[in-house]
Amino acid sequence: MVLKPTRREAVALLAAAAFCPRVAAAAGVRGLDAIARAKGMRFGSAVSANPRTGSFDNPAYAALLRADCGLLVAENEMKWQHVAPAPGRLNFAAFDRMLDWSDRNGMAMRGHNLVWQRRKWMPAWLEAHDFGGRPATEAARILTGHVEGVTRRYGTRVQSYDVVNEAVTPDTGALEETALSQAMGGTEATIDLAFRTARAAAPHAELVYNDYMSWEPGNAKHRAGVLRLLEGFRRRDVPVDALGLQSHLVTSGPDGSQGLLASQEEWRRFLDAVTAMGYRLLITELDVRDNGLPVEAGARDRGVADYARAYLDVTLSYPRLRDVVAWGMTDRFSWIEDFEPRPDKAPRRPCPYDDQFRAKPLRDAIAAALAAAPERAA
Ligand code: 9MR
Repeated sequence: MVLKPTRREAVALLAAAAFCPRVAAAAGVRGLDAIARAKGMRFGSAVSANPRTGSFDNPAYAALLRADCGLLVAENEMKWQHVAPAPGRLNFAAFDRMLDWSDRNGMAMRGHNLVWQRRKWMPAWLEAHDFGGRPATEAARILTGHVEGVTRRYGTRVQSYDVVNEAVTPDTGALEETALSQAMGGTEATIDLAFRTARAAAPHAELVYNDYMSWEPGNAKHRAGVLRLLEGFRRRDVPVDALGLQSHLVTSGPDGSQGLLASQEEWRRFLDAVTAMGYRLLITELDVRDNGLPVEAGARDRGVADYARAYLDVTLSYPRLRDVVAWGMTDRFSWIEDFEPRPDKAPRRPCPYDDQFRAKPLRDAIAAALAAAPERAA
């Protein structure tokens, strides 16, 4: 479905057109993906299938994607809740359409996610399911059916999956339980089976464990829990290729970077430990929550950009990281506004483009960080 743009969107479309690659190249501005490719990396964004949000059905948004992205991820449309809204009812229409669009536009599409290890985000029917007299067998049947169903449907068109999302409890570092994992007799058994099934059904695909342990102070237990999980994968020979760093960054203090020096050290130690185990890295959901920064948009945007630049400089210095994916391109559609509005009610400014689709300092910071990153070997 292609909707006629509203007046506001038409204005935004014109602004976005300024970022069409040819015009941009003539102006000496290159798309973020082009800058990334020159270093052996890729840049991309989350996209949705709802034309009232960050969808390619919205022409202004599609223009941004075409200008800057070589890689997309469905913000919601591959989630288990979405593709299996009721027992025995499958709904792949939205993701099919997204994959067709990304194929037509020469962009890769990541798969997000096969198992979201949180009760709230599993299908409600599965949380309420009666697993019967042999619960582990029934749980394994449902899990393998889902993982095989999705990965076989898309075959080699999807080359990278967040197989398991957010299995570690941030406050304790322990593993999350769901009805499925309880029926299976444990979270590790559940996660391991998800990865093994994905490897067998999609041997071509990069298999990722994705989580939001971040570099800010207060994340130490979360990071430790993720490290334990990754160590366990290696011990049990579970086929996991990479750690997805969601990178929902949060500024703090009036200049945005309170407590940052100490956390930079800890972040490096964390990434050193992850890569020493042989894992690759990806930035899967980059955006910035502008906490503590002044309300004035210019100062706020600079604070956000500086903070992201510092994060990207450290994180992109690891050559095992090749993909950087933003969790949406414009402030207009960001999830953060609903999730945690600013106390002063000023609309959040978490994305590379503002709500009128104009590039912000965050876009420049991403471009500069990609340009400054060490070149990856072919
Ligand atoms: O941005 C997504 C939002 O639209 C959904 O309502 C929500 C629940 O499905 O998920 C959000 O995306 C999350 C992602 O899937 C996993 N990491 C955290 C993201 C932000 O909450």
